[in-house]
Amino acid sequence: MLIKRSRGWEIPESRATPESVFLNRRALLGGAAGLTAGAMLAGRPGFAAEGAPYPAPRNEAYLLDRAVTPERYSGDYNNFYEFGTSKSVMPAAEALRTSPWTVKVDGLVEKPFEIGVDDLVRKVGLEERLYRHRCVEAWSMAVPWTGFPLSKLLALAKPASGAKYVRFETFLDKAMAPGQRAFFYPWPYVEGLTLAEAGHDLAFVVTGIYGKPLPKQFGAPIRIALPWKYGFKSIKSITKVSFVAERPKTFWEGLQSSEYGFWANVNPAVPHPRWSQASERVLGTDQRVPTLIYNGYGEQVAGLYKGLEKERLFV
Ligand SMILES: Nc1nc2c(c(=O)[nH]1)N[C@H]1C(S)=C(S)[C@@H](COP(=O)(O)O)O[C@H]1N2
Ligand SMILES: [Mo]
Repeated sequence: MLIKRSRGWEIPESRATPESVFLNRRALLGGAAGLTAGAMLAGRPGFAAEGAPYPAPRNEAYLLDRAVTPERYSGDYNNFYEFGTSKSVMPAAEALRTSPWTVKVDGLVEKPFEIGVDDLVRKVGLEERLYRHRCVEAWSMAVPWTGFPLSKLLALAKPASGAKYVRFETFLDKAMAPGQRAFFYPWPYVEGLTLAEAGHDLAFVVTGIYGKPLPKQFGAPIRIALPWKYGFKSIKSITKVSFVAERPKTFWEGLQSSEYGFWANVNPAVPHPRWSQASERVLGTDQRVPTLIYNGYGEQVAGLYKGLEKERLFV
């Protein structure tokens, strides 16, 4: 369990399960004769990729302390500045062409390569995880992502010893994405992680949500989910993954480094310069709930930051 269920606003796990995925999981368990879904996953790498990739089996190691946010809320309140700054960016994001789509892996690696998203999915397989997402703007959601651990991509890339950071880049196409015509933004969108963060089990590459391929406004066809960090670290529509020696300069640092730093770990005790981070509005509800350190994932990730106490870890 990620978070002990001890607060009034927390709810039983059965309610945190959307019906379609819940039924799918029961079918899975029924066929497994006593095996847990996790054990089935472990014993059958690539399981989801052998048949239809969606919905993928859920990895039961990642559970929630709250209800899954219905898609009608999470899919209609997005940040995707390539298509405008409105939260209702969904219709504009329909202009995103997601096929064909390849991802370049380059920099300090054994051998640079480029791979189609479908090939990548077939190679590594898919699983579903329930993750929380906390935007720096103090709204949050909880969703079933489909994807694979970023560590699997690291294993394919075989970083060289000089690689210290992973740099992610979104597509650049002003004709397709009107937001990229706004010249004061440092396009393309760039994000970065240390190699240790990227190799952490929670760092997840996402190709689907709610048991199906990613709708465009969520950052199709391939994005990242980093549930212990503010949402802007979870870069969408990735075309390039580079292994580098220096800390990459990110999109939001380029825009306003005093407000949006490299680390951006969630911490209710460190306010944004313009607002409190103590609590969050849960999309689709009228609730505000307390924000937790590392968004509730501290037990897993705090160790990543030992010895880095002098850094601005929570901005
Ligand atoms: N390329 C790109 N990635 C991005 C963004 C963006 O504007 N462009 N917005 C970020 C922010 S601020 C958040 S909160 C999440 C939002 O993800 P969602 O729309 O799927 O909820 O995506 C992040 N990744
Ligand atoms: Mo965000």
